[in-house]
Amino acid sequence: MATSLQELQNWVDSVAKLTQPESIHWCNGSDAENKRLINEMQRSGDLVELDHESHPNCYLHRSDPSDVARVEHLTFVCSRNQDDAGPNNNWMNPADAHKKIDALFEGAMQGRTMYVIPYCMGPIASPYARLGVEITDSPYVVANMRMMTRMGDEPLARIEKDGTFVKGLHSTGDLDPEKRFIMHFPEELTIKSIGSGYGGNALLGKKCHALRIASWQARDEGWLAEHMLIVGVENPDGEIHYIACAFPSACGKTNLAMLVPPESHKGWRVWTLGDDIAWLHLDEGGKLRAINPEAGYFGVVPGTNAKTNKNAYDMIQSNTIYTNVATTADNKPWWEDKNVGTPAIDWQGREYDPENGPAAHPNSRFTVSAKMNPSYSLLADAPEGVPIAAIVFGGRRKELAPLVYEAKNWRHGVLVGAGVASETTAAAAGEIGVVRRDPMAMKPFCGYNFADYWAHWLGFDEESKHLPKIFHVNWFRQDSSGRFLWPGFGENLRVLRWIIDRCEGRAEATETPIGYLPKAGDIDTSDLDITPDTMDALLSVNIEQWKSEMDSVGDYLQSYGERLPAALMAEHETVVSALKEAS
Ligand code: OXD
Ligand code: MN
Repeated sequence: MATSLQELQNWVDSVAKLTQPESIHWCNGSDAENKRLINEMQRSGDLVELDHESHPNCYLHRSDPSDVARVEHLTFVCSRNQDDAGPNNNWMNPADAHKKIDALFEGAMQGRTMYVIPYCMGPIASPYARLGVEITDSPYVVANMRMMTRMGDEPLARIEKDGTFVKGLHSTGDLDPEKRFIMHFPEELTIKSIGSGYGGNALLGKKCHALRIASWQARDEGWLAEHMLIVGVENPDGEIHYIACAFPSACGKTNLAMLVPPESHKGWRVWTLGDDIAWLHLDEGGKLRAINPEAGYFGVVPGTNAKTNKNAYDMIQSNTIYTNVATTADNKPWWEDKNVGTPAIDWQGREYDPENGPAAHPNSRFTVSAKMNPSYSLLADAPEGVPIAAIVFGGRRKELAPLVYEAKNWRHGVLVGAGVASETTAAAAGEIGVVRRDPMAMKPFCGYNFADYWAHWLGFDEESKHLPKIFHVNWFRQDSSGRFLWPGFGENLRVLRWIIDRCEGRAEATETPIGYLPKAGDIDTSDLDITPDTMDALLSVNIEQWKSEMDSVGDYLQSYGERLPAALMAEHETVVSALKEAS
């Protein structure tokens, strides 16, 4: 027996019987194991070594061209009761789902090695951490999971001690999009994914476990699993405030998580705890504490450069797996807006020809250990996590949403989160640039009915008097000629400062029907080339536009029918009335 836990051994045996691998390897997470896998992948062509002088220990993986993003239309939540999955999820009856996907798993690992990856989401000693085991036939997945989670012997020991773990079964299958499914069985703590080797579809610890399954568990157990980055903002006096921010995919989360303070902000530091997922628990004093369940970053590469995100840029010069970037003639990784070098080979391995589109895929990714980040916070390993001062929601909106506003109270904040909308990006397959509702940035990731999810959020108000304040930001507002009004990137610190000052009772605000906004001059714009008129435009609230926005939010909420919490509609009514009065 490879493990003392009978349930785990039985499951591994049954998967082997179904998928018929040539061999089985239990991953211990060691350097030697990783080296061996990397060597094997180089031999098989799964990985290409990049120039080792400029990019030591960096590799390129090219995925199948039909397998470059998450596939939301093929992602299912298979709860016993369809209403528990809700209109926000594709649903299949669990028995039918198992039958359908198990048929695809039959013999899927023939001639391949089956890897068993024990992993821990969260600091290994944390009471908030959760365990999982992913079985996969992809060595690329193993190498990624090693950076994205705490993986190997230590998690296995904790799994054997605790006796509970999430079961994730993955095979790349034959990569036929017709035979691709990502299925979640929350009541069985089980995930099954076949037909994709790509990121969020295949690294099951991330979106599948840490969001879809964990959000379901969190609802049952009284905590929150959220699509949020976590940062610590340190002021020149050494005070650190921790903020958790939810943005839809590819809206600058990684940049904000690794923000480099601008020249004008001497003495400020931003510490990264997480760039994608936060697990939030109330502590005994009623404070919301966050841990990042992940141990690495799976970030979007294009656009990353020494100006936009110096920490990420520096971090991915070594010990990084790149997926679907282009390369230069001297075998360095290349992507759009890198601003250094020229592409020779595109992401599909063809000679670069602009006629074929971008050289790097717009959703090309880097995988790197969080410890490589120059702004890595040591508290990312703290078992008890960090106290959260503010929750920030945001979306990519050309107009409408001001640069920043504060919700009037927790209940209003839940409405603000529920109304988050964003223009779609390349992180998921589908049309780009269309506005879609993405409540709490969880549309693709909430493992249960959004109506129940909002009720769960609202319930925190009764549990604690010390909840964080809730804000909304929009870095992407444009003028009529399509020019971004706000410089973004490091300058976003100025907005975070106002947010923190509001939490500390140190900043003024104007009350508007949609929430509290900074007064003119409250956001420090010193050393910034921005006119007062632009600031006015960034902080303007167009009542008529907001009335139709709230109508659309209302219609959206109503589409959740009977389960929709009355308190959320009551809050909606309050905002609608305030807008009417103001017009
Ligand atoms: C991601 C996403 O990959 O949100 O983090 O799509
Ligand atoms: Mn994400």
